[in-house]
Amino acid sequence: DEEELQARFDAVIAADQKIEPRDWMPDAYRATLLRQLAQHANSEIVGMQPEANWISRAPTLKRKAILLAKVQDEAGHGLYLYAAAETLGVDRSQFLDDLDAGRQKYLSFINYPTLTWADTGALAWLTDGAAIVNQVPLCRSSYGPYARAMVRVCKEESFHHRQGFDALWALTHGTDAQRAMAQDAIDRWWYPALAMFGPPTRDSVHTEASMRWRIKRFTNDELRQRFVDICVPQAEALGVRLPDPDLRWNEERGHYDFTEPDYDELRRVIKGDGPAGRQRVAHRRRAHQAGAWVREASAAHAAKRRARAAA
Ligand code: FAQ
Repeated sequence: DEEELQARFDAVIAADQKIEPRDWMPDAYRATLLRQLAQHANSEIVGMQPEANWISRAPTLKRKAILLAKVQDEAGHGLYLYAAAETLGVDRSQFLDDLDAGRQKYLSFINYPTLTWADTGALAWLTDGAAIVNQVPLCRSSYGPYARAMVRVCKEESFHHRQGFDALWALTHGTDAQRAMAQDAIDRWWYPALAMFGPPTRDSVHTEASMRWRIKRFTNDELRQRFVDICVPQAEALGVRLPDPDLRWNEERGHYDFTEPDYDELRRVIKGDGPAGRQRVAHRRRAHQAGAWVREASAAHAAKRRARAAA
């Protein structure tokens, strides 16, 4: 009965083992996973847009090849994550419909524009860096398909992060104008990256349950602090300034003190506001419609193969 199933589920979680698709799980656990997995997958595919914006204008063939590979990786991440989410019994087309209808979210940073070439570097250094800090603990998430998808995703994110650092390094070791362009991009991307970790823990509606279920391993604030601590020495190595006059080492805490992002702005951007919000959703819908013939052709091809195999 239900009580026994619940006890078995609790025991798997307590033993730090994995819940698998065929296992019984509480409805709320399943709903939270679907919500987070869909948001995560959506972020990967809508997140292709800010950088794809620069593929045709990359300064060298090498930078173009790197950027192309990164954007393609993000499409791949979206696919692994939709596949992981489908193990919970929802069809991928439903996720895409929900995304296009605005019923499901994607991460806030994607609603900011990439104004210069340096933005591709700053975006990758900061937001992929934040994504790694957030996702490494998700490799130990209690839901098996999510945890396993994260292992490969994290390896690829690590390449994305390093190439962003490398692109910025080239600029900060270039001309004065290039250095200024890198600094300007970092000034604009620092707070969107800090906001990726979500609302402060005290306002986070899902943290308590997600940590109890071991979907999340750390609170939003713990991960945000870890990210700040990692970024400071990297910024020093790059020779750039992080745009926070109150950023300083706190000996007592053993962490950097920093100014929190503007959480009212985060709330607005989550709802679809943000300089590029409408453009991202409109582009996503257009791209989906433009790809209808590919989906139809592959369905027709699959039907033909099935018919041939049956004959
Ligand atoms: N933006 O109670 P909490 C990448 C929502 S992309 C938008 O704290 P939770 C590729 C949250 O969903 C990064 N919404 O929620 C790339 C919830 O809404 P709901 C991939 C946000 O779930 C890189 C509500 O606010 N990683 O790597 C945000 O416990 C570079 C309440 O919040 C992920 O997607 C936000 N920043 O914790 C591409 C991370 N924050 O559903 C291009 C996976 C919160 O109640 C360039 N997700 N919300 O309506 C997570 O880890 C968690 O869901 C959190 C939020 C940490 C985002």
